[in-house]
Amino acid sequence: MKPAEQIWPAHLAERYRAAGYWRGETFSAFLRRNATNRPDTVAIVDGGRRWTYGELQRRAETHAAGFLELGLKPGERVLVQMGNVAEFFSTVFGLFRAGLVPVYALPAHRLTEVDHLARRSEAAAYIACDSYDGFDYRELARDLKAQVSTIRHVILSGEAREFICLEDCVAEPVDLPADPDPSSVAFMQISGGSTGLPKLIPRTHDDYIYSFRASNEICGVTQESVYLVALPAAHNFPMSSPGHMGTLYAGGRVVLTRAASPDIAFALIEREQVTITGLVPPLALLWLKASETNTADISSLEVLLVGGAKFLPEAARHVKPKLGCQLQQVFGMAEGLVNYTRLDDPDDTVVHTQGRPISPHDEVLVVDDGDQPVEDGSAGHLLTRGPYTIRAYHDDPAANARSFTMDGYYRTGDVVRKMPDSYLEVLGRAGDHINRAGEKISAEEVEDHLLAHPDVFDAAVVSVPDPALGERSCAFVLSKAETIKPSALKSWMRKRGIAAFKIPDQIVHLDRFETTAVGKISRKELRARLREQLLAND
Ligand code: J2J
Repeated sequence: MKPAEQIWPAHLAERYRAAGYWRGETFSAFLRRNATNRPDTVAIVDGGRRWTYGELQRRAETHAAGFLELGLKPGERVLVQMGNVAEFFSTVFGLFRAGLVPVYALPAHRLTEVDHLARRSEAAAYIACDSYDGFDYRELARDLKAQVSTIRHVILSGEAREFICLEDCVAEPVDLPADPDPSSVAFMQISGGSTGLPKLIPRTHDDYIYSFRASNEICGVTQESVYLVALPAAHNFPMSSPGHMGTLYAGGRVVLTRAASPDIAFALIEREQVTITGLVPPLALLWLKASETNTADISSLEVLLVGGAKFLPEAARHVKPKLGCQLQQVFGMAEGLVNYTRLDDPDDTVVHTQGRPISPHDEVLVVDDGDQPVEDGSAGHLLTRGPYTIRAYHDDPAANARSFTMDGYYRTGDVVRKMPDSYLEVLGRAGDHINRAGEKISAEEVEDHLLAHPDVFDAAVVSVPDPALGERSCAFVLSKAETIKPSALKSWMRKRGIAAFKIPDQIVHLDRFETTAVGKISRKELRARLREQLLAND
């Protein structure tokens, strides 16, 4: 694994250290600090279970020893696919303590995605729950182990059957390795980009810890804070903006919920006196609606972060009056850059913008199609680099050539407008990608699945505005001979083992796709035209 110097040019790494952003801390070190200073403070709440910092640290250390005893070697990657359960935390802090590198899959991922992530990262092990949200991960584990030869161990929490049981994967924590180099890769996040399967995002201890330490300051997270993890814990937003990692860093309390519906979440807010949480816009809309009838006392809630997709001003302005808390819009990405509206911003800024960058060292460029800067206030493509934005995806030269400029800017794919005071307004995406309630779907990836059906001749997938989800997906399909029923096509896709959120919401059969005079059309152009036709007919 490359140290940060090879990821960031040496002079920039030096600058970020000198500015006090990269402090040479590791994940294990900050957990150890809190376990020493406040061993009896509750760190994690999962239903009736309450783990203190001392307990979390003990569990992490005994798992670390257990993982190493299996023969896993520091630096090796371990694919982790767990939901919002306490074991997610003992597992990942155990991996950090052993110098192993977690690769985060989402619970919604199925064999196709997990297989891809395991291969790309050359994962040596797979760790999951026996089942979660009605899905049995043991079957997925069986197929994965059979398909991906690098996976030597499968470790499952709960009823592990023929696999290693996570709860038994413990040993006396003697001879644990020294903490890894803080500038080395701590874990890999996954991208929600527009093309193909998810790409791997290598994040270092230094850069990631900086991002949530600074987020804590911006969002007011302290040891008194209680953060509700309402989105999947493995996603970058609830992990670091400021998320559960920010909260654990500050010594606060992390409360887990498997469901973010208001009836469950509101009761939990009241019971645990939750002070801060993060939601995607469709959930925020549900919470706003529920606040009119739900009688739970949610007055402990001080801050609601909303992001992952555009939160429209008309909804944003209702947050304070209806939920009684301060809204912070957050526009972030697993690759790095995160923008927040600030707690003391005027309401107008909070309602109408997606915030400004965390760091004075975040470099933001808004450019035209030819990479030339546009004037402030004009729409353009957002490029960025800085102390916590990656300079390359893991082992993916083709994607890197597309996604980064020669001087190291990340091409976010977002179209934004920058105000003179550095606040950004997100206007949309340049690429073909569907942002379905914050879940990013690549049109190309779904088209590829459709084309694999023996009766499908061609397919184009587009996004359609949706009042509840923000965007939903519509697939236009040309059949070879017999028209396949949409329901049959959907269940065939499901059987291929792909995440359910990628199955098209709507399938429209066409006889042919329009082409240009020479009989060809780019997929981008085709999708744009189909989308226009669909919207015109609505
Ligand atoms: C419009 N689009 C947004 C917003 C993200 C914090 C918050 C979100 C993410 C995230 C994250 C948006 N308005 N407020 O990692 O730390 C879209 C953009 C962006 C993409 C990134 C965090 N907030 N988006 O959503 O890696 O298109 O991260 O480029 O999943 O989501 O997606 P992702």
